[in-house]
Amino acid sequence: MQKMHSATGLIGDPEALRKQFSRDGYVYLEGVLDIDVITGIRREMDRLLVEYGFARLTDNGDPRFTGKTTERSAIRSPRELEAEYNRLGLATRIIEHPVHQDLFRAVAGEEVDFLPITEYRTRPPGNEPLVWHQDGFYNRGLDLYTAWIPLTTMTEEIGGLAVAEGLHQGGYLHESYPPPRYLIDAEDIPNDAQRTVQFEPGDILIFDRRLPHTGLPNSSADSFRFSVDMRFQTRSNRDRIVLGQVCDHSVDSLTIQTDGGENVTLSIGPESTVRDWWGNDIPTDEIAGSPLTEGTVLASHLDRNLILVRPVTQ
Ligand SMILES: O=C(O)CCC(=O)C(=O)O
Repeated sequence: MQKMHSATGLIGDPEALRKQFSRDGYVYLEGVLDIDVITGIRREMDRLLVEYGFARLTDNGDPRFTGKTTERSAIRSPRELEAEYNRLGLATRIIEHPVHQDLFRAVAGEEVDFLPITEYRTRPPGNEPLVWHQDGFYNRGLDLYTAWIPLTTMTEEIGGLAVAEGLHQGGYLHESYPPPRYLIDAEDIPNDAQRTVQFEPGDILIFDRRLPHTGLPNSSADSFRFSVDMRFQTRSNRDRIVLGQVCDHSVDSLTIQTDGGENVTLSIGPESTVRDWWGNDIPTDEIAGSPLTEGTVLASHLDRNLILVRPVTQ
């Protein structure tokens, strides 16, 4: 696979940075994040993996996979670990660092707001197939940027992330069936568009919501592939989203109470997507008792017509 273009040299030139983002669908920036923040996050994750029995430490303190897994381990973090990471505000440490804030602003061209769609990944060894996907396909109505951050050196053995350079310009490539993933046909991702690189802690990859990408298999004997990915959007799109708890619903409307105490009612129409964590549709007469009534939800809308509603972690 060919190497990603580095945009590190464009850091002082936001216009050039955005031009590269528009051309390739991503910017890859090397060694630009505060390394103390990144190593601090890793320290917490290592500690918790050991505490919950997923890892043991070698004599030099490297976490090794114990073989313990949960349903979510291969893709996301086990639920109990995710709750701990959120309680410690690990993603917030990255988001709020002033140097990082400048970076996000430079790429987006304006102020940004982070959405509570964060995944901490500790991918254990396993030969999962490539799953090319476009984040925007599952999150319609959100003007998403994905920030993918390695928390370990991503050797070829550990895997990493691959993108299909320039393919953000070709619309959504997902099949119309079967849910929940609506997988992209691998033949739609030409070999000569595929790019990766050996990521290091301190690097960041920011990509367009339409850019096809996939995690790469971890073929190591017992090492984890540590990363965190977060999502933000431009502040000018703030009014297009509602974040809060579902406080009322019917088959054709949904009312969300925001943290500020405002009740916002959105109409559900034939084009609206009402989905669970994994992308499965929730029939509108089954909202009661679904994950949408268990915690915080994020909805996108146009003039109060619902585009998408999904559960989020907060
Ligand atoms: O890190 C991975 O394995 C996949 C990440 C991903 O798909 C994403 O950030 O959207």
